[in-house]
Amino acid sequence: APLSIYPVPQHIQFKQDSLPFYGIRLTAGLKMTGEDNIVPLLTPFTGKTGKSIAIHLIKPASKAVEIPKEGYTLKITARQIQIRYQDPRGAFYGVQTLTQILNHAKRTGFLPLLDIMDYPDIPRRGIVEGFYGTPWTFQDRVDQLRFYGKWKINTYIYGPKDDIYHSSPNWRLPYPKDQAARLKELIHIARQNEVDFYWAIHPGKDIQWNQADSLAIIHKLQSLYDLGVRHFAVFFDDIAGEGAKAQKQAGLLNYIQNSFISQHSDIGPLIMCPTEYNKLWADPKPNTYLDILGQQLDKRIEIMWTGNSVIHDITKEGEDWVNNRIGRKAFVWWNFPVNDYVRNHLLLGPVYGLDKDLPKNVSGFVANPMDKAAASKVAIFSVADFCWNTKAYLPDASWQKGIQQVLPEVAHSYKIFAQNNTDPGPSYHQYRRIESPAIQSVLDTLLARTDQFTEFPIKLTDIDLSALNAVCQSFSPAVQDILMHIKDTALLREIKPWLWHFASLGKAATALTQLLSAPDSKKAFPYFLQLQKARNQLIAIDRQYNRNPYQPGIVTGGRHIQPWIEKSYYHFAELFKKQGWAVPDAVDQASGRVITSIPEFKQLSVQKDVAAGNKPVQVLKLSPILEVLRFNPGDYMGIAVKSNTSVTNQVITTQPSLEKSGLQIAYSKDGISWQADRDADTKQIRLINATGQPISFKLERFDILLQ
Ligand code: LOG
Repeated sequence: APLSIYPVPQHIQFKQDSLPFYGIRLTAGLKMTGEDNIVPLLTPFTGKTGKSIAIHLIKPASKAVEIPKEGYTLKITARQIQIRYQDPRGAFYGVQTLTQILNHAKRTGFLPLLDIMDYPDIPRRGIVEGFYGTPWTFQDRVDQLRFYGKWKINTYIYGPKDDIYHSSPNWRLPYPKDQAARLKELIHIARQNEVDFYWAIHPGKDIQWNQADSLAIIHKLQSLYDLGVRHFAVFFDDIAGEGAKAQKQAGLLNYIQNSFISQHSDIGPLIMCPTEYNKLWADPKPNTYLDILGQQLDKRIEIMWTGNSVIHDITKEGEDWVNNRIGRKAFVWWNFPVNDYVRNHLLLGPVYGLDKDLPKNVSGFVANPMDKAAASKVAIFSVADFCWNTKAYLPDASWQKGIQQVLPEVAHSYKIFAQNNTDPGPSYHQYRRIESPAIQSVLDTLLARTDQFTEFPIKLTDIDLSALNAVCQSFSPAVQDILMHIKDTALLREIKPWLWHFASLGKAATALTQLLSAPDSKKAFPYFLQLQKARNQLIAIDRQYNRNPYQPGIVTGGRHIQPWIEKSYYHFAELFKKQGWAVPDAVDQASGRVITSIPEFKQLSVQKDVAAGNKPVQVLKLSPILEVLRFNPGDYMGIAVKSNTSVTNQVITTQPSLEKSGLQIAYSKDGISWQADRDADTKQIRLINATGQPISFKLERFDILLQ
């Protein structure tokens, strides 16, 4: 493979020549300035013969040589390798680039002569561990920090929502000893990898605007300072009520700035995440929340922003809009590839939808990943690539390269898997990703025409089923290859049930393409039975794994492949029955649809689950919603059950509780007349604001149990 360097350098000039490579020689100066984090990167390349090439690391004494912050130059001539830098991070990055070149030289036996001038476009770039759900483990984080150093990411913001010492109830308390010791270790590893470790606090759920709580925050931050943290953030996202007031937040943050941050010479700029952190939620009226922050918040404090909605591509217009209001450049919190709102999906596709002009309009860029740390790495690789050199960024090439780096031993198979696991589905965020690009259009055509397929041979003149068949046939072998050869066992642990599901999906899809090409129904029917068997496996896997109360189960190929299989399955089951074939009973799945007065939620899909017990019970559920919802008087949301089964119970919980919030549960058989009690005819259940006031609450659970 030709030499390709990532993140793509700003300027690179290859000379015509290359040298036979006999290893490198570390010079005395390098050993001195190289500290503990540079020399170890280079020692694997040292040569044993006198022909090895010397490396010099030089910090220019004068400003005559202009090297931007964190930048470096790297020159390979016939006589030596020379890296010039302005700050230690620049030296570290120069050496990271060099290791990629040396790996290439080791492989090919030749060292290319070249000139590189390189620096980052976005000053702060990286990751915010800011999702709901199980936080990353210590080992995950160690692994991540090393990965960041390698790909020139300089920012990691620690803020997992479900760390009770980051948020309520324990944000006021210091970490227990063992957890503190681990954080200390992480901070050390971050430093070794030139990553700024930001520790964030999320106090807004129950903060009191008084001196005691202001001091509680300072004490907490000081306790982390004592562990080695030198970068801090304060998050006010996903809260309502008293904690959400702009003046109060600005007052507190200015106080933290003056009495803590400014008191230490070695703390980096403070970052805050506002309550109105996206355009969809922001009050557009002048002199409201964002303007107040813009005017009152100390100009040294950075303000985070997720874009035009919670989960959105990042556009220049959106950045201009918010920057005007907050009087500074927003610090982007990009909600990708986070999947805490669709936990049955993996988001493994390319990073795209980011404006190329971003470096001019933002002060930083961090992405919020999946709770699956290893499976997030390919996306993180591309985030690093994008932030370093946005103009040169190519989503697909970067994605391929990321896979090659993270899983070289199974890269081809993983691409097949990842390509078909990219889209979050129709969630309340309405964020969609391209999925199954190679077969998407043929699948959509087949889906649209399924109802016309009433006799064999099926007329498909303009559709190339052999290409589709070949793709679908590759799924199961790809899975076998990954299961057998993957080296990253952490990654395997994270995605295993999705791999199994995907193998069955391939079998179902293959059976279906063969069914569609059969000359007559006698030849087609055995394929139908295969399809049914594979589909039953899909349902079994979905019901058995990834049990969580939010979005339980397993989805793969959810955007194009699964809908096609579902529709075709029911269609052909009917067709074969009509033709007199003995169609075995399928696994029955109850279904339902959302009923709501709120436009954003009309798209929400009702999820299917089974509750464990002596006799498994079918459950229809609305996805819990992580943010605060606001119901105006008369607003409602619920489920209409479509199957013949009857409703036996419901579990609906909110925060604050139903009694405290003032919300009511109502039941109906037809969606027209509603009553306060459930009966045998109940087919619809909804939560309604029947008061005269708006109600803000969080929807924790909305499950309907069926017989
Ligand atoms: C949360 C975040 C969560 C993400 C995706 C921000 C600023 N806050 O809606 O913790 O992981 O969306 O669900 C959020 O994005 N709230």
